[in-house]
Amino acid sequence: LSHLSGSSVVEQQFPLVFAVRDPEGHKGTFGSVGILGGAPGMTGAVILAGRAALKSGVGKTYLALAQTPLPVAYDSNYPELMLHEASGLIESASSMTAWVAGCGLGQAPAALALLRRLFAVRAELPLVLDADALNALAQGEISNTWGKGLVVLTPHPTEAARLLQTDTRTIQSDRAQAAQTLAHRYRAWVVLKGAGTIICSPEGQWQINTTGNVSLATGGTGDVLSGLLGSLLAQGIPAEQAIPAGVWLHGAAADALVSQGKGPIGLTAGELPDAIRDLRNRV
Ligand code: B4P
Ligand code: MG
Repeated sequence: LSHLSGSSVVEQQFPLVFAVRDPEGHKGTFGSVGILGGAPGMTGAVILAGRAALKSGVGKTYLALAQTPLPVAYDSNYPELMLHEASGLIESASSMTAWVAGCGLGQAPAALALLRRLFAVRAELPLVLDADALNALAQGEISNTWGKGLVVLTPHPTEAARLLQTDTRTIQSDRAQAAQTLAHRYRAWVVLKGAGTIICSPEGQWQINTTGNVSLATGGTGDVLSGLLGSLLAQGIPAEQAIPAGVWLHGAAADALVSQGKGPIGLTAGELPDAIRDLRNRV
């Protein structure tokens, strides 16, 4: 058990996350992330994940939206985000360096078909599964037999309960055990969210994150985390550093905002990406 704590410790523990950037770098150097989600009425989830990805330093951020036609208003609000209809973008899945799936994806048959297609064409690219992708997994709508590529599951306690066919109270009574069971069953990295997020490797080694606070108990903060994790993985940072450091950054950003008086009451998920950027540049 190692407690992730102060920023100097974090810098030493995760050197590749806080490394100085190659001055000769170009946007191709820093990877491309694809984010599948955003059914009608839930576009915000995928936009939040996309903003977190951009502001944590990925070269290019593509949003694969599960809706036709695309909601044009979002284009002008966030011009750096490249919005595509999911069905087309998924066919060029291999031009990304990592994928995130599930943010506001919904459970409609068409959304599940998109998820299955992404699984089929992702090859061995890192894949972060959140929200409705986890629900689809729990219901057996998508297969849990993935190939060699890295998979990260980011359930909150209720999503973890669905995956393990138990109740939230049981998950919370032994969070480390729940994370280990999930990691073992799905052969995946697991980020079991909530106060004291547990990070567990596919081999069952777990650690607990100590950053973050109750300001994060508001809609959309989970989407920010999945975009951030996908972005770090897309940048080529190995999971052993990207996943715990991403969880640390997400919580530390909330801590910094609270210390500036922007929470715990009324912090919004959309405020996190800028704070994450500040930390990644300052630590
Ligand atoms: P959904 O309706 O599925 O919520 P969501 O869309 O996934 O929201 P979002 O993506 O913003 O938040 P997420 O939790 O993914 O379901 C939420 C329901 O699940 C709740 O109504 C509740 O019933 C249940 N549930 C969720 N979390 C629970 C918990 N901890 N205990 C018991 N039941 C729970 O991501 C939230 C982010 O904020 C994570 O990174 C998380 O670690 C962080 N966070 C939240 N509260 C925190 C705290 N007190 N301290 C530190 N970090 C915190
Ligand atoms: Mg969530």
